[in-house]
Formats: sequence, structure tokens, C-alpha cells
Amino acid sequence: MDYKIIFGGQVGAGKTTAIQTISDIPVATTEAKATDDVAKRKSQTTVAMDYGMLQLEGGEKVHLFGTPGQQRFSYMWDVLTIGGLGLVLLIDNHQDDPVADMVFYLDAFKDFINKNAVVIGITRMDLSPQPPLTDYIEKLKELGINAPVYEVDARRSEDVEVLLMSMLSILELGLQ
Ligand SMILES: Nc1nc2c(ncn2[C@@H]2O[C@H](COP(=O)(O)OP(=O)(O)OP(=O)(O)O)[C@@H](O)[C@H]2O)c(=O)[nH]1
Ligand SMILES: [Mg+2]
Repeated sequence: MDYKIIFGGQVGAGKTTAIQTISDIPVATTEAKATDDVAKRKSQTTVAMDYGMLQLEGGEKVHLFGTPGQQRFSYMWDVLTIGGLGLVLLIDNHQDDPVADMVFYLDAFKDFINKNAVVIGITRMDLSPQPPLTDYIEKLKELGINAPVYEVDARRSEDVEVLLMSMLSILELGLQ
């Protein structure tokens, strides 16, 4: 069996990094030089998709698809979620109003989330410890969305594995 998981979230939240951190194969990226506002934050940005793959102990493959964070490429969000089982939503805590950003992406992916699993990883908390995870949990409760929230550093494989394992256990794929 093969499974497909999608990574979504803001520009710079760490989608490409997270996939590179855990993929068992070299990740195919579509990074281009960032322009305008994005360039202030980082030099490269995903313009179409990332693709990586993780092989589980039982031999199953988990295909990992990263979306572009920029809203102008949002048509790719719909394309990339087709056939997916779950969304890993990454939110950069080092932004002005990251809880509002989470709400924005949950809304953008709402048709997918209504039918599939979602887990949330809050990144860059080392740079901005505020807001705390409880603010996200409160907001999710308010929205009636059932999703676990974790503090993660997309550069650390242990952290990204926790997110992935949480996703796979929600999907009851019974792994490892
Ligand atoms: N300090 C810190 N840096 C992080 C953390 N997680 C990821 N990063 C860094 O943040 C940046 C994230 O960049 P990308 O992985 O390109 O972000 P992306 O989500 O793919 O962004 P787009 O493709 O532009 O939508 C990289 O430089 C990572 O090394 C974290 O928890 N703390
Ligand atoms: Mg990217």
C-alpha cells in the first residue's frame, strides 16, 4: 500500500525543510528565487511542489508532497491534495499573528480537512516562544476542529517523525 500526505502552511513554515529532513530519497523541489515580500524572509521559495518519500518498516511507502506557501500558487493546494490521506499543517510561530495564519490555512484546506486527518506543527518557537501552544489549541476548540498540535523544528528528524507518526496513528496505519 502507498499513502499520500500533504504538507501545507505559510511561506517559511518549514514544509520543504521537513520533507527533506525525513525523506528516504532525495527530495524533488521546485524552488525559485523569492521576490517581493518573501525575499525579505528567505531567498528560495517553493513555486509548485516538493516530493519526498518515506518507507515504513512493513515496506509501505508514504509519499510526502509539499505545497507552496504563497497564496498566489494556491491552485496547487487543490491539485496536490487529490488522493491524499492527511494534511500536516506547519505554522511559523515567528510571525505577527500565527494563530490567524493557522485559521487561514485551515479554511483554505477545509474541504480536504473535512474528510481527512490533520496534524499541526508549530515551528520556529525557538525564535518566538509566544504565542504558546495553548493559544492554538483554544482556537481549534473554538473552530470545532480535532487536531493534535506539536512544537516542532522542521530541521530535526525526531520532531518531524513525531508529526508523521501522529498522522499515521490517526489514520490507524498501525506502524512500527
Ligand atoms: N530557527 C528555526 N528555523 C527553522 C525551524 N524550522 C524550520 N526552520 C528554518 O526555516 C526555513 C523554512 O524554509 P522552507 O522549508 O523553505 O519553508 P517552506 O515552508 O517550504 O516555504 P515556502 O516553500 O516558501 O512556502 C528554513 O531555513 C529552515 O531551516 C525552527 O523550528 N526554528
Ligand atoms: Mg517550500
